[in-house]
Amino acid sequence: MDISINIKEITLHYISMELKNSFTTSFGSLKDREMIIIEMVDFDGMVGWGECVAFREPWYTEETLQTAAHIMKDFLIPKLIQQPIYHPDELQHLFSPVRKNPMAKSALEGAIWDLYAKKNNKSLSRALGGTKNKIDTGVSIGLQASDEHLFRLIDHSLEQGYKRIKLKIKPGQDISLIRTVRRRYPHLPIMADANSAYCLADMDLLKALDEFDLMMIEQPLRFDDFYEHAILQQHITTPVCLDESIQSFENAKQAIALGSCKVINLKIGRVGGLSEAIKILHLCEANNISVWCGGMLESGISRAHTIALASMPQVNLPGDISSSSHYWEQDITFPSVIVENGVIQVPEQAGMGFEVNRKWLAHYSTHKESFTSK
Ligand code: OSB
Ligand code: MG
Repeated sequence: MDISINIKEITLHYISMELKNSFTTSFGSLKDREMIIIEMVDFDGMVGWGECVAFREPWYTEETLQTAAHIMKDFLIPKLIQQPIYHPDELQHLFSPVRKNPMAKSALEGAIWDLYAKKNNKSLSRALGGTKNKIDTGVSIGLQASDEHLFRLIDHSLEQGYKRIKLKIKPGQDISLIRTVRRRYPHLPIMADANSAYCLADMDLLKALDEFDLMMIEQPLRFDDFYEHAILQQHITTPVCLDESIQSFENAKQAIALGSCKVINLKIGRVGGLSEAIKILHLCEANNISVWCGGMLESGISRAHTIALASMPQVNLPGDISSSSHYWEQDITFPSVIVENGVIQVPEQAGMGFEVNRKWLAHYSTHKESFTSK
């Protein structure tokens, strides 16, 4: 059964895609999304695809597209093309001399997982241990210029059946915003994401959110503060969900042990790849922590990997996996990701289950770099 992957060539496609609408968080607005698409070809001529979800600027976590490119090119790719790989889990050990830099590691690991699944003639979902044929999904809505804009976006999302709505909040656009939305949509599953915009001195404000029956509040406090999130969780009834804080299995272990959260937003790139993500899923299951799969305003490639992860039985809440058309006029995958009645079908074809449309990849591409094994 042990089929080996021998990498012949790795190409980094640097692309830039314009979002349909700018996406605004407590940190600012994003309109042009740049990313690095990883194309990995093995000596049998099979192709695996990955995506680096780092942003151009280090506002979300410390990695940037440039640091990720540096780490991939100068440290990770040379290790990858030296030897056969029998299972993607091996990359955790292979990459262990490189500290952190999870998005760089995950981009390459994702392409290896796709190749591994294709070579073993399994869907990525089943290769991971996924069991669902369809997944429930929600949508993340950025800060808007007015309530009318926000209502229009929520109504549009509800027409497509999204199972829950995530609203971005920030100081000055929090209590009144949530109150207004709750009034208009009394029974809607709503959650709020602060992207680290608050501190413990805001306790009264965060406590005041308890009355709106939010599913959870995501990353209210500092990106790296487990201690203060634990104190906050003791004082509020709204479940705390951690996003930015969880960059590894060890981070999840600490957060759970300290009581810093009741929910984890699991993002493949932020935790260093699918193998690490699966370890976190098992940890959550053993500790009764709810978990769902987040998004990174990514292309269909990263979405495909996230859909496979969300098909794991431990994922028990709808994620931020919206349709391609939610963000893009034209995605680079074929088919594009489609949400119907708030549900995405998990592909059954071998690998990630989406083809890359080379015409659109070339269209969005600014440049590319290739690395070949000797
Ligand atoms: O905090 O979850 C977040 C997008 C980019 C960076 C961070 C976050 C987000 C989102 C949207 O909320 C996720 C998506 O729909 O892709
Ligand atoms: Mg978040």
